Amino acid sequence: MKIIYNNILSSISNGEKLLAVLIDPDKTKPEGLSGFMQKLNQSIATHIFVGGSAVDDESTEILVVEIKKHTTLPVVLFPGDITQITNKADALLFLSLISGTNPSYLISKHIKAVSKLRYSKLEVIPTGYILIENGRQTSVEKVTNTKPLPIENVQQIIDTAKAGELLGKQLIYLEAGSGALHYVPLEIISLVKQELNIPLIVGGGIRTKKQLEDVYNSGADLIVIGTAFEEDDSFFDEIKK
Ligand code: 1GP
Repeated sequence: MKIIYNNILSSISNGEKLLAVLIDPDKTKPEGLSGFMQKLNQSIATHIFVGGSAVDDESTEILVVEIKKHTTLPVVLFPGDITQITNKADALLFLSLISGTNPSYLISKHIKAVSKLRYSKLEVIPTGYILIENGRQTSVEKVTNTKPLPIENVQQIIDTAKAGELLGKQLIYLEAGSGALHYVPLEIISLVKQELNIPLIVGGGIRTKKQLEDVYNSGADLIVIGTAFEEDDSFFDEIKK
């Protein structure tokens, strides 16, 4: 069953925009979550993504369990590695890093993940993950040993996204990287969106309400924000329901 994915599709067809708050187990202690989650629940956030580049398995599961005590929003894994896959979440972005040519992140890790997923009830959502240059090196680049696509190569970015769709991915994620200096350029978001028949996720470096609106207006269906909330959770007050 594709409950979460189908809900994303139906929200989009109703003209709604979606917001995922990214919670990184490496930076978030379960015991300090309560106030953060209260603010999150009063905001326009629609999803919670959990994941990070360098996290061990147990801390992800413990954090997911704790998050679910505080919210009814869907919790979606956005894993940096197989060790972060836990059945306590609702869904998994099964990410294939299609902007790079590192076989580990295109297929090898996915094969290793199957033993964890075969009998799991986690909803698995195939996602084409595209790293875009942002002005500085991000941890995704370091961990995956791949280069982001340069922002001058607009056609290559569009074609990469479209190739992801044609390969059967159900989501395309344009990623500038956590804490990016610059988020994905609005023109690129708009051109990619025009090519796609599947939902478009955009994340990395989005820090203000104005930027959030600009990225939505350019065509993002779902925006992911982590750092801005980590640094100052009063940002939730600006985006109350
Ligand atoms: C990172 O796209 C997400 O994978 C969110 O990025 O932390 O910069 O908001 P930020």
